[in-house]
Amino acid sequence: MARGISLNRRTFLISTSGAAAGVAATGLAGTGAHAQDGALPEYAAWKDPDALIVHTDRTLETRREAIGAPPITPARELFVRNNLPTPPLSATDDPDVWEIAFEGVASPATMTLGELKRYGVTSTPAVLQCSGNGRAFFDHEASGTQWSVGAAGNVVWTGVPLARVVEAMGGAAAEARFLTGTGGEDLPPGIDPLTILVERSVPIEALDDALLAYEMNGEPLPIAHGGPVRLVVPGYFGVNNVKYVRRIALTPAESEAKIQRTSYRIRPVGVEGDPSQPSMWTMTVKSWITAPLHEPSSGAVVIQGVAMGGASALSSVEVSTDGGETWQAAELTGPDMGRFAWRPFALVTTLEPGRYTVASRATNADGDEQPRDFDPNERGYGHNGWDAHAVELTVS
Ligand SMILES: Nc1nc2c(c(=O)[nH]1)N[C@H]1C(S)=C(S)[C@@H](COP(=O)(O)O)O[C@H]1N2
Ligand SMILES: [Mo]
Repeated sequence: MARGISLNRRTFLISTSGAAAGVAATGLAGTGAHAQDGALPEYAAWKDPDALIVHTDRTLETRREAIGAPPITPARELFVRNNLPTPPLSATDDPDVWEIAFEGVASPATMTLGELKRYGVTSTPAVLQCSGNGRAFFDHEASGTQWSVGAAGNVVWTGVPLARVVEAMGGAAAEARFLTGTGGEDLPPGIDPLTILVERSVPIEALDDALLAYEMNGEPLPIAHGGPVRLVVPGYFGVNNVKYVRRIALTPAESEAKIQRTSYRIRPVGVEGDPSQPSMWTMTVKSWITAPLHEPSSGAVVIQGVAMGGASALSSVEVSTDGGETWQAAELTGPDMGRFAWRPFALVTTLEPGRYTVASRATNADGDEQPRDFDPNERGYGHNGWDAHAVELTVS
């Protein structure tokens, strides 16, 4: 990667803190409806406008400076990514009447959320991260929302363990290989439903950790995040966590919906999506700096960030202040909330006046280390390269 380009890119990203400037400067114009003056859309009016960048009325990003201080991301600060308009806000008025159809089990059935709650309850802290988080750090101008680091959050999901429901329905059908979830949006007429339907399939092994979540961070799940109930697949990229889920199927094949067949596929720049390419399923090891982002004074400086292991537990984080020439072990400061959660980290160091390139590099329990660079791919998915995520600091 051309280092000069990535340096300019990060300096630029940190300085454009205004939402309007961010939208204009990243070339997003024309890719979707734009919220007026960066105002929050109605379904998210309760969110904290100061913590969010409003890219469009369907894509809200948490500001880098808002991430990391609390180990759990408050709902008011969590990013939003909608492919379609949400169901009516009234859908969460009485969550227990929401129905989900179960197929691909020995005894298929449709049940309300109220009935499903009888199968038990579990809480799983897990990172929710969009596949396109970090897209802005690629140099090939991948189309789509120019997320930097804030299309991610650490959330405590509470809901029904899906494996128990499947067990109660007699288990998975013999030929089942995938867990498929279908979103509950009303689809506009006149368009082939498969081109817009949010329906995702993940390998059936994911059933072990999956839940039908109806609370986040101890509060009822709002429409903005998939209420009344959403499929949560811990360790898997955001798109697999189907909101307002209305159908769960254990299927022999992956969904025929475009969002599964050809979208969310990793392929070289310029190549079309194809079902043979890797799907955005399990997440990878990743970390980034969240503070300081602006000129600190010389002396003792507390460098902070967040780190996640991806599909396996986080094991360690290192920090560099010289662009990766030398590294020091950081402390994991927040509580260990399990292998699917992220953890804040910190390094206290002394900085003299001067210019610094501050980077972080995480390693997970499988021994996967965050790479320096991440190969460009057509849609700009999955960036976890530490170099592009570094921040430039001038210490005065
Ligand atoms: N039904 C439905 N589920 C969905 C989506 C959607 O548009 N509709 N977007 C997906 C994508 S791409 C992401 S990144 C996450 C975003 O979750 P959030 O909006 O709660 O942050 O939801 C996923 N689940
Ligand atoms: Mo996403």
